[in-house]
Amino acid sequence: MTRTLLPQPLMRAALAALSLAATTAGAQTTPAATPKAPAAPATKATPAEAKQFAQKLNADLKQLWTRQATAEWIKSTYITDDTERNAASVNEEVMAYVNGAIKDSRRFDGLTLDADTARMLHLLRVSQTLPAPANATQRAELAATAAKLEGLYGKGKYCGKDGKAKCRDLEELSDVMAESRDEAALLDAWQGWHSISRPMRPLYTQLVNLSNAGAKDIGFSDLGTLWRSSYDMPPAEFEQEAQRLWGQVKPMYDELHCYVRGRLAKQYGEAKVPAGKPIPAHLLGNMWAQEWNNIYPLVEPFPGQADLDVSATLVKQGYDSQKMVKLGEKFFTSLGLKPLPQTFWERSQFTKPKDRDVVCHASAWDVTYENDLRIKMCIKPTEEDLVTIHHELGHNYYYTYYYKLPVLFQAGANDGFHEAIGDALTLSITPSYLQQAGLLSAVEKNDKNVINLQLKDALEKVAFLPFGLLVDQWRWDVFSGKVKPADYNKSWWAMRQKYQGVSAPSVRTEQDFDPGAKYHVPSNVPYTRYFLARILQFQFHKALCEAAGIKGPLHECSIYGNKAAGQRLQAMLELGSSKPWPEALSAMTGGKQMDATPMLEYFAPLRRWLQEQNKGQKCGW
Ligand code: X8Z
Ligand code: ZN
Repeated sequence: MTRTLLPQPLMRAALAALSLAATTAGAQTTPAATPKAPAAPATKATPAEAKQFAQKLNADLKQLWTRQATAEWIKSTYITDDTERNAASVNEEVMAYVNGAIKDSRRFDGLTLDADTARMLHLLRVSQTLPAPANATQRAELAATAAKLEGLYGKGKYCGKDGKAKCRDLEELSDVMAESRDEAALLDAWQGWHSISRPMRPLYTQLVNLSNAGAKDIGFSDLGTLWRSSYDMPPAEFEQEAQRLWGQVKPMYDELHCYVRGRLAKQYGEAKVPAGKPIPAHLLGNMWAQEWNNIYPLVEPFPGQADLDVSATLVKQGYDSQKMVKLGEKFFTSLGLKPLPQTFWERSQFTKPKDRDVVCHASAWDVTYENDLRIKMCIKPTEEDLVTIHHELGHNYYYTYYYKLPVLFQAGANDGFHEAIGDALTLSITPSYLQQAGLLSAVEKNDKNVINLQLKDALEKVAFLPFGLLVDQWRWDVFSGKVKPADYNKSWWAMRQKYQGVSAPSVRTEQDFDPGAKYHVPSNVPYTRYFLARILQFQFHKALCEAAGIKGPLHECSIYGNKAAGQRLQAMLELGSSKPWPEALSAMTGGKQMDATPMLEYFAPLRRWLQEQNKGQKCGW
């Protein structure tokens, strides 16, 4: 991952995605000059030369990606036309450099290379999430378009239907989605945020055309194929792999959907939430209906049991952002991992500045690829943000354990791994851990509490699965041309209905561009990684619990304070992307396949209960 604002992986993805250009020497080059991809010699290429080429590549990329990450950090923490243009200009250089390097690297095709060199050249070819065409004008246009799209998202505000109300940003509108139970207010907040993405449509169309041309230029049929090529298997196979995993978890999602719909019908009426039909997307407590934990009070299985509301305690105990991040760090250090560097505390953005627009979407960075760790968030004292802090620190801990590798290996085993680290640890945030941290009073261990807790978890973890998958199912179709610009919105809602079983809360037209209301679309961050991570994190959790020697049901295990688990985790983190992901997975779990069985095992008690509840219901949509 490039370290940019995006969660590291994202970062790198973002940065890299927006990649580089070229001039001369490697690391010693003057900062202003872009390195030039190593030149082709007149004689026949040799493996020794390929190795040298890869060395110079790593040096060049470290320099370029650092400049890129620096410009991206500045832009994301201070959105102006100037910072946008500045970042776009560095991105343009990076893109040109990487394109040139990929083409130059072709001369080593067919040679038998040492494993590291071969892997580095492969990683170079799949490193960009936003490749540019060779034409300099088009490249500049792509970089500017990408920057504008992200800027539109970051600056997005809704000022009421007549434009005269107090303007609200995503954070304020998200609070309405999370807390309000007034259908009209929910609809207004939902429609309001979805109006900010309308102007993105022509820009996004342009981004698709230009980046597809860029992907073709480096040998991929379209951008989606390039994205799918970074999983150590042929892209077509990866497509099937994602569907196989979805097949494993879909029955569990359907059970949750059925139960939640029944409870929402009680809250909002059968007319609004009819049986056998998709759930309107504004009633699930989240702007994208991607995680449903905010409606837990509406669907709580056994009211009157132990209070699971951590947010209230955070507020009561006066937790500020710093204290919340410290609590997150403590989880990692309890495993024997090192503390975050002092610079992390000095350079991170924890809260939203009052005086300027910033990209609030949480991300983790290593700006210089040298342990220059940071997070960028707009933290509020909520349980949701506490979980996100652990997620982001997971990225930072990956960075900190692989930053000594050559930059091309400074990434997750695959991008899903990067997203899964912090999440895997949050599975150890059990009631007994929270009690120990003083954030929850004693939770009696009884069947009702187990179901309450599991349902709360499922609203976050299980509910997310189809959304995690569909964002890129839609983009893959857009990039391949299967979905044309004239059908962008229609096809988006077809995907949302097919996978999530949710429907648009009001009439949508092709004037709207609803995919653009989700951060990762305008900022061009691939999304399948989050789907993989939801599944991988349970595999990691199971493996870490086993390493810790903890017996008993998976949903009760907490590895907090266990050094053996920490060592197992560290061994995988240190590999970065130096080995194909099945090897990294094997270092952690002993197996080489992504597999949802541990997730199903974790939720086994809840599933039995849901099946009981859903008896006689008309499930599905
Ligand atoms: O974007 C993120 C992280 C940064 S990598 C905050 N996530 C996805 C999202 O918010 O949509 C984490 C969960 C899914
Ligand atoms: Zn992340």
